[in-house]
Amino acid sequence: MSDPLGSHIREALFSTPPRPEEPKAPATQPESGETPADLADELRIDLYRWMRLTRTFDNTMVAMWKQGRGLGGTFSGRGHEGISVPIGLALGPDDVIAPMHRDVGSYLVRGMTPARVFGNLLGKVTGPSGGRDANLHGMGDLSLGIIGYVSHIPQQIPISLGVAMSFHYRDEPRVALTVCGDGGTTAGAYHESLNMAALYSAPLVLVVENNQYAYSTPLDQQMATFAITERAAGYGLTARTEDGNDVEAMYRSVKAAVDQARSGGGPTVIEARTMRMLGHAIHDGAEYVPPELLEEWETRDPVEGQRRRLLAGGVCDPARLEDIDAWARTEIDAAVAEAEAAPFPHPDTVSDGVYA
Ligand SMILES: Cc1ncc(C[n+]2csc(CCOP(=O)(O)OP(=O)(O)O)c2C)c(N)n1
Ligand SMILES: [Mg+2]
Repeated sequence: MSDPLGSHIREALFSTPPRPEEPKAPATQPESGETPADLADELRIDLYRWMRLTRTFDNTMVAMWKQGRGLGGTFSGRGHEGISVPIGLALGPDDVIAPMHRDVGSYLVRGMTPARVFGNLLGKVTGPSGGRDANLHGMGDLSLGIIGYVSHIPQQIPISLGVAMSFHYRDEPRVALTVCGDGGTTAGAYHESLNMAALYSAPLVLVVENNQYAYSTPLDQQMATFAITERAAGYGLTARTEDGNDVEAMYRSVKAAVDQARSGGGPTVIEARTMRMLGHAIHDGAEYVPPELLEEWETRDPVEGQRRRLLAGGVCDPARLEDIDAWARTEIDAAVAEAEAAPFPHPDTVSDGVYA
């Protein structure tokens, strides 16, 4: 069978340049030198509890899509719970967060109920977008301090920077936190925002969710070196690399960054290394991801890792964790039932909320 692309074109398009060596350790350490107090046992259990709820949500969302139960844009955040949960928990009640499409954990931690998130996915009137956007986008709720995911990558960084600058100008001790992917770090607005945030000491925390792929494009086809942290530090702000699958390390790091920003110490970029465990969205089988890579990261699952850590450290007994797992199942089942029973928006309201 002939090759329609021609081997020379195929080679030019799909050949992989040699992979640069990964930086061995975080290149830049926090300048504040602050080491937050060690985490209280109840907080460590809470980190597990929210991650389990988020994982149960994710498993159910994926299963429902496969059953053809009318779900919209389905982006799995499996393996990202070690990031999405602590970035929500490390903020104060008056802070603002702008999460991404794999950060359902952040929405839940900030008080958006799983029933409302399912409502959004099902296009129901009970979703935060009122049935306008059957997706994990469009889930803003400013009463909870949540800016809905802005689809145009990475425009939620300049938007969050604007929020941070408004806190700065009003002299309010509040922080804006946002997230972008590895793919987002190669866009111009990322670099312009970092420069401005550093220049004005904006109370901003930016977490780069480096899950090694942007759609089907691996890191080594996105950037000539993987020096995300060093590039950010080059703008004159605090930057460090963390294991995004270690929820306690992430919590400590984000909390230190939030405290630093709140006290006028300026912005931080945290590169959280993780792996996208499924395709970009559910329709994508991710056949282009080497299976060995996924197998390796499966052994580093953040939810199971925290469970093992709590048990090994005697922080709680297995019965407590089983109770948490059962609670998560019950919560998510009830949320699905509530969302499925909710109405679609009335057709007469189709132009509500349309301004231009
Ligand atoms: C400006 C812009 N170009 C293209 C897209 C389409 N798009 C949506 S997600 C995505 C990949 C994002 O990759 P990354 O930033 O690494 O985030 P991830 O999906 O891996 O979490 C692209 C290209 C978009 N939303 N916005
Ligand atoms: Mg990515």
